[in-house]
Amino acid sequence: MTSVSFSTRLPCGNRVLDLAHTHVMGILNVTPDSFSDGGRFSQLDAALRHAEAMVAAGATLIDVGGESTRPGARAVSPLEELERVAPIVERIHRELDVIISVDTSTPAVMRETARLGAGLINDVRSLQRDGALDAAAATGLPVCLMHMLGEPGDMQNDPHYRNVTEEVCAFLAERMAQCAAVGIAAERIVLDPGFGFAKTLQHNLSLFKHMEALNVFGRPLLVGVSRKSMIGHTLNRPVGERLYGGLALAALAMGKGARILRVHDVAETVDVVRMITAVEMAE
Ligand code: 9MG
Repeated sequence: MTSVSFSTRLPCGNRVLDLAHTHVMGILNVTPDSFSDGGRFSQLDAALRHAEAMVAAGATLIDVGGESTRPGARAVSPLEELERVAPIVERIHRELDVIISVDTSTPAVMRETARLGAGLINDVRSLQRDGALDAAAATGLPVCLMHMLGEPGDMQNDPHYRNVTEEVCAFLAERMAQCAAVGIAAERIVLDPGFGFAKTLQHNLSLFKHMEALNVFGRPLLVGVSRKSMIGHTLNRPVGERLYGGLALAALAMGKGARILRVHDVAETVDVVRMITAVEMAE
């Protein structure tokens, strides 16, 4: 395992994430099309059952998101987002032994879900929405800062970089400085290169190859590539056939220092993590 310069203890609300080894974060989307059979309560139950299955499969974090980041997705109001996310955060906190990450850029959602038991804020916009820096600071929770240029709706409109890895590092350095200015200490920050966000296939592949460069910040890395188009375009696979490509990238990411892998296929990724960890722990 890549040696690390950060404290391996990351307090996440009432739980602590031990970053001495790599964790699997299961993805739980609670957009209306995610659990579309039945009414409101059966949707909540279905989402809870899915979270429960991911925890049983070895996820130590569940990332709950109520606003799609897919290009072309409809924007949702803060109230709509909160109504999607808050009930499931409350149920998971009450019923499951897992750290809840909330995939949100919305200050009101950060504040309210922190109150309901969330342990991590995962913001693909790196706290750039109005009021997000102050809201995240007030929660006391750790924050995942991810690289993206523009908004999900326009981010894939011909992105350009002189050197993608250097520019991702410069962006993350600037966001860490903004965090420091509002009292979010570096010790509360997790960094994410943002695969698939404002990047062409070649940008994604190059950034992945040089991902170790992000370790210069001395912060844990979160990597999300599960089922993404960088796998689809490389292997010419539709979304339902990207598992093996994703597992290959998960193994590679671990070797480059990733401490959290954000995935749909939890059981399979947990096997990858356990196998690599077993080899690394051997004499
Ligand atoms: C919400 N979301 C979708 N993809 C993601 C990724 O790669 N990283 C993080 N942190 N969040 C993501």
